[in-house]
Amino acid sequence: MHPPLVELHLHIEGTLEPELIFDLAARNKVTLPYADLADLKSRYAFTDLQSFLNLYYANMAVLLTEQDFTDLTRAYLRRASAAGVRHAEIFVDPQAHTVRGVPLAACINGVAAALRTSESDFGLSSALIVTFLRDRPAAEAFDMLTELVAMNAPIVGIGLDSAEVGHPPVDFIEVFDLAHAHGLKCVAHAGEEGPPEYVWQAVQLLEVSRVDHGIRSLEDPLLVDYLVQHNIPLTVCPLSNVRLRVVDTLADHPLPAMLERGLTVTINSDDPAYFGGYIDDNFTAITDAFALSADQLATLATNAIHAAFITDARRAELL
Ligand code: ES4
Ligand code: ZN
Repeated sequence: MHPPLVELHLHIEGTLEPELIFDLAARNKVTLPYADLADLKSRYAFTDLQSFLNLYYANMAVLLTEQDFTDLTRAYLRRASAAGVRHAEIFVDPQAHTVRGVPLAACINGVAAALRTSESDFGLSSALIVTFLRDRPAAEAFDMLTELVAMNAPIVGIGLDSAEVGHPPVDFIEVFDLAHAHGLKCVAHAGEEGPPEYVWQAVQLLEVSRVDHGIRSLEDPLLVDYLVQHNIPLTVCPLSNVRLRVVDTLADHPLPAMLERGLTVTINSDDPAYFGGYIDDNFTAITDAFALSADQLATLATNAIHAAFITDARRAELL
């Protein structure tokens, strides 16, 4: 048996399952542009990141109240617990909700309420990371972070996500400087669809302590050397990469090459309701595709424990 699972790359809105979309639409009297569940499910064939983001943002229309965010988060925690997850760091995209008129507090407090009791309810510790949308103005992210700090939001860090190409990390230096100044941990999506240059910017200009995805780093040997030397973990999401056509098939995924190069790789689920599975499904898929040894699986699980934003005492419990 490998060590307990730790999830480090999970968008809470990406756990919104089709059935819950219909339940929340009924509760909130939101009219969905889908005839029925089958019609909605027929739209999950993505061609790239943007084609996924379009559906991901559209489906958020059913998330309106603090209770909706709590219910969504509890449903994820229940599923994660069943998968054997003992610690989860969860991304939330508040701008995707505030732009629709949902109050920032409803979003943050709703998710936070579920996380506060994750240990007693589901047997897993948790932390919240606010991710900013890189395809919206950096000034909007800066103002929101200022607001989050003022309301003493229970967040451990910030991240950067959404449409990558054309939205380089360099645009967000002021936002990440502010986060560092407030003692927040910093991560960023980079090298998913974007070039290695964006990973360089994330680590050197935003000074992130983990890179989300980062699989295109392999195209730049000097970057790989840097990530190895500085022990910067990459939160890799294999099923996501297949479904968003970042790789052709799982067999083509660079995971084995990444391990071979000595990168600190972790396995995560990204948007499991959209990409065909949760963290356990990702582990099963890569184990089958690459005939990974028990040793390699243990390394992947242990890497996540070391990469987590937790106390040394909690780390010792998990190891
Ligand atoms: C995302 Cl897979 C992925 N990439 C970038 N941004 C995202 N937001 C939610 N899922
Ligand atoms: Zn992601």
